[in-house]
Amino acid sequence: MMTEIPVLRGFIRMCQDGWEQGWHERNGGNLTYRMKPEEVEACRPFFNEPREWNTMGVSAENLAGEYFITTGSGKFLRNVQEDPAHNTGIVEINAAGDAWRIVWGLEDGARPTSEFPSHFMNHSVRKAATNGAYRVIYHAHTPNLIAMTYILPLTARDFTRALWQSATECPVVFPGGVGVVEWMVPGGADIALATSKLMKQYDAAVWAHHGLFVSGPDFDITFGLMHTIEKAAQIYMLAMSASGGKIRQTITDDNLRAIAKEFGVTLNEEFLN
Ligand code: 2HA
Ligand code: ZN
Repeated sequence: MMTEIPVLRGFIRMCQDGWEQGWHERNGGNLTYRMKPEEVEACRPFFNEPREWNTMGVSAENLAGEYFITTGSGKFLRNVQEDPAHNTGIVEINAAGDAWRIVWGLEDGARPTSEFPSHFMNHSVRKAATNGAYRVIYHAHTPNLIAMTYILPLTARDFTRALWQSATECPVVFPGGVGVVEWMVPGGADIALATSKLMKQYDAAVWAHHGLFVSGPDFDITFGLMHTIEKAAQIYMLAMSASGGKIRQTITDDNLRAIAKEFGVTLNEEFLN
């Protein structure tokens, strides 16, 4: 069965994990994965007759001919484990890198996630920036991080510093920091473009009053990045709430430098004092 193939199981598990964390109310959030050639071959016996091509309005030459597993537009991540073929699917990208067609799943007229243009452009940027290593793009509605976008200036520096200071492992997990996108209409080309500009540099982009967008090489690392950032945000919000915004102490810049030295990571200097 298709859903017994390890890459599909990994994809389904990540949707379920995100649901269990409380990040995917209703149809909130979405996940895409750029398949390895051997994974495509393992799945190919289960492919249906390909359907028609759909142009995207965005294009990427370096994604021509790739296959993506994607959640469905309007689908609830809560339902993925129960019924993968209706709530997720596999799409093939055409030779021009500007259209997709469904080869498995997304049954009964479903389409790839409404954020597919954003995911697609960011796959292109992350694939190029990492020499092909990055394969996962994940968007979730992480409540504590969203709350932070109501109280901090919407800059990469403010968010990165607040998150690094909120949990000791953070500078090790995202030494490059996080980017921030101002509030924008979801699903369109504008938010896709703004996010992909940031993702040339960052593995994670905060969407103001909306959620978080992250990228990584595999399901574990990408889910772990989302989880680490949201947990740091939770600690930040707890400390801020409990102290009425007057925290007594935090992790200092010298502490951050010491962590970086010990763990052999290079912190983005722009974000240190
Ligand atoms: O999939 O989260 O940003 C629904 C959304 C849009
Ligand atoms: Zn969203």
